[in-house]
Amino acid sequence: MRIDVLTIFPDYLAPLELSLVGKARESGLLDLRVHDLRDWTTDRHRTVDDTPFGGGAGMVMRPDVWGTALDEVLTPDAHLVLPTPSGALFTQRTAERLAPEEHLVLACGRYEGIDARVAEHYRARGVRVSELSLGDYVLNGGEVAALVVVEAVARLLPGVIGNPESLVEESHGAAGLLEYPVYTKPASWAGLDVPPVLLSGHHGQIARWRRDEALRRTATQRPDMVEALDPASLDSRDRAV
Ligand code: 6GU
Repeated sequence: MRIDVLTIFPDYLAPLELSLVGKARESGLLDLRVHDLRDWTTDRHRTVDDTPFGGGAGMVMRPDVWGTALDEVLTPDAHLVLPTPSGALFTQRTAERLAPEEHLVLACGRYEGIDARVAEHYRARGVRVSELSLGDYVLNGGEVAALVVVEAVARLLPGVIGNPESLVEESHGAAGLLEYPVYTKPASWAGLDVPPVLLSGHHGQIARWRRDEALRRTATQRPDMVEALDPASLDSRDRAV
């Protein structure tokens, strides 16, 4: 997969050289290119923003600068991602929808956002455009969202995660539940023992215990996810939550 990130703070994306994403880049599974939006400005001050029409606080990013940049970076099959607190919620389902794409272009806005005609223009030209939000809070720009989207998508690419089984049972997987609690050695620590069933070797009982704990956790932390469960996905022994 190719991913281009356009930002006025390319250094913000430096963590993408580390860990799994960094390795995916080195191995060629991920072709990630970070660009400085100001490289597409033409004035002496490298201006990317201006005051909002209609008045109000803050500055808006100019569509002409973004247009020049995106015309150069977008390929015919690219999917344009615009991180914005006004977007649709970015979830594991979104990551799964983006992971099979050939080419993502992430356009990071700052200030009060990017002139709305940018999304409109590329949609009108047949580009797929996704405006995505991380959640119900305000960040200073799209860069943190770009980090989130790249990491969530890259780990779904074949070959990026050594053991693809890790993708099966984790939180926000197909079961619609949070992950069960996990333990490792030592079996006793700070007066706390690992739940004995996990040391029992009874794989059926372990699976049952893990599902009960996943249900319990989900009910406590995320009642909204329990509401959204397909009743057909609950087996007859699932305890009432
Ligand atoms: Cl994608 N951008 C900004 N600026 N704030 C956010 C966000 C994105 N998602 C949640 N808050």
